[in-house]
Amino acid sequence: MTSFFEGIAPIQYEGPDSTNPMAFRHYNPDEMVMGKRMEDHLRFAVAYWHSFAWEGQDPFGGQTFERPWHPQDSMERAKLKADIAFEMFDILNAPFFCWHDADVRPEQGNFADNLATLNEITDYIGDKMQTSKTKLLWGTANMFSHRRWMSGASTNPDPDVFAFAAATVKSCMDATHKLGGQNYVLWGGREGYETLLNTDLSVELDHMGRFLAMVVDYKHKIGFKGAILVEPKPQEPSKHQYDYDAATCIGFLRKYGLENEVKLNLEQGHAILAGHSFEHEIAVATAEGMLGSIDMNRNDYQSGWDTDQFPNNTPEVALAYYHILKAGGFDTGGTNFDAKLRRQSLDPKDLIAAHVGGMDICARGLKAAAAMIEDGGLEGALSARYADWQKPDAQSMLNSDLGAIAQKVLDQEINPDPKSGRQEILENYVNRFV
Ligand code: XUL
Ligand code: CO
Repeated sequence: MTSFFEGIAPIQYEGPDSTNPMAFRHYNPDEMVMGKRMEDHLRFAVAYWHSFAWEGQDPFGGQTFERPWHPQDSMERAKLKADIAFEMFDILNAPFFCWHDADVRPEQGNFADNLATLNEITDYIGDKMQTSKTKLLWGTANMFSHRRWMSGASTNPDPDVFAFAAATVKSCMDATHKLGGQNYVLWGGREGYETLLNTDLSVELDHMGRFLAMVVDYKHKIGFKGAILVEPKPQEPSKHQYDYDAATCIGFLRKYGLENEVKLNLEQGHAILAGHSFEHEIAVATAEGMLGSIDMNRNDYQSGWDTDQFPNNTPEVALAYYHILKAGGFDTGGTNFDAKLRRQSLDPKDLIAAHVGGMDICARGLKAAAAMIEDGGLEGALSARYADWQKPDAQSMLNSDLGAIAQKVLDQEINPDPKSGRQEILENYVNRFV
C-alpha cells in the first residue's frame, strides 16, 4: 500500500439519506434493476488518462497536480502510478478501467522502445489484475499527443506515419488482448484537418477505411473476442474530425463495409460539441444496432471546447440510460468516466469524490430510466402516436408509388387533421421520475 489515499476507506453504499460525501447514496452494486444487478448494468470504468496521466494543464497554464508518480518519464514511476491506480479501483470497487498506451508507459521516442515498455508495464498491470476485481473495459492507442501524429495517424500524408500507427495499434491490441480487455477503441483526434488547403479529404478517408479494415482483420487473426469501437467527435484537437458524430461514423463504416464489425463508443461531451444531445447520439446508434459503449462525462454548455467534467445532471443521464436500456443494455460495453477533475481540485480525496458523485448520478439515472420503462408511459405515448401506421392501408402505401398515392388522396379526399405532439406533457412525465 502507498500512502497516497491515506485515510480514505473503501466507499460503501449508505442509501439516499446519507449525508456522508464519501459514500454512495444510489450506487448499490447488488441492487436489482429490471432483473439485473446494478453493477452489471452500468459496468463503470475509471479512465487512466484523466485520473492518473493528466497533470492539470490547460491552454493557458501548466501542471497544477503534483503526484508521487511525477515526472512521468520512468518505468519506476509508471509502476508506482499503476500501484496507486489499483488502490483507487479498490476504494471505488470499480469493475473496470481503460487506458491509452501513453497513459501507462513513458513515451520513448521510437517504436521498439515504446513496444518494450508497453509490454513490460502491461505485464505488471496483468499481475495486479490477478488479485484485483477490476477488469479492462478497453485499451486504445494515443495517436494524437506526440508530435509525430500532428498531421494525423492513419490519415497522415506521410506513409511512414501510417506504418508507425499500424505498428502502434497492433501493440495496443496485443496488450488489450493479453489483459482480457472487452473492447478495443479508436478515437481519431488528429484524423481530420486544420485546413482543406493542404488536405486531400478523399485520399485520407480511404486510408482511414483501409486502416480500420486491417484492425478488424487483426482482431480476428489473434482471436480477440471483444468489440472494435470508434469514438465520434466533431472537432478538437483538429478543426474538423472525420468521425464527426454517430451518423457520420455509421455512414463511413457502411462505405468501407465495416458496419457488422465495428460499433460506436459515444461520449456525452462529444455529442454536445456536435450540436446534439447525448440521447440523440445513443438513439442514432441503437436504431442501427451499433451502440458499443459510452464515455460518460458532461460538457460545459458555454465553453465550446471539451471540458470532460464528471456528470452531475440526473435528467440528462436518465435519458441516456433510457435509450441504452430500451436497446437491451450493454453487451461488452460499459460506462467509462472519460472525465477529469477541475485543475484546482488538487487533493487525492477530490479524485475519489468525483468518481463517487459520477457513479451515484449514473445509478440515479439508471433507476429513473428503468422506472420509466417499467411504467411504460413514454413507450405507450410513442405507440399511440404511430398507431395509424399499423393499419394495412398505411403499410401498403409504403409499397405503392407517388401516382397511386396521389389518386388515393383525390379519391378519399384525404386532408390530414394535425394532432398535438404533447411535448410538454411528456416532459412533465419524465420529470416525475428524475
Ligand atoms: C478525447 C477522448 C479520448 C478517447 C480515447 O476527447 O474522448 O480520451 O476517449 O482516446
Ligand atoms: Co472519450
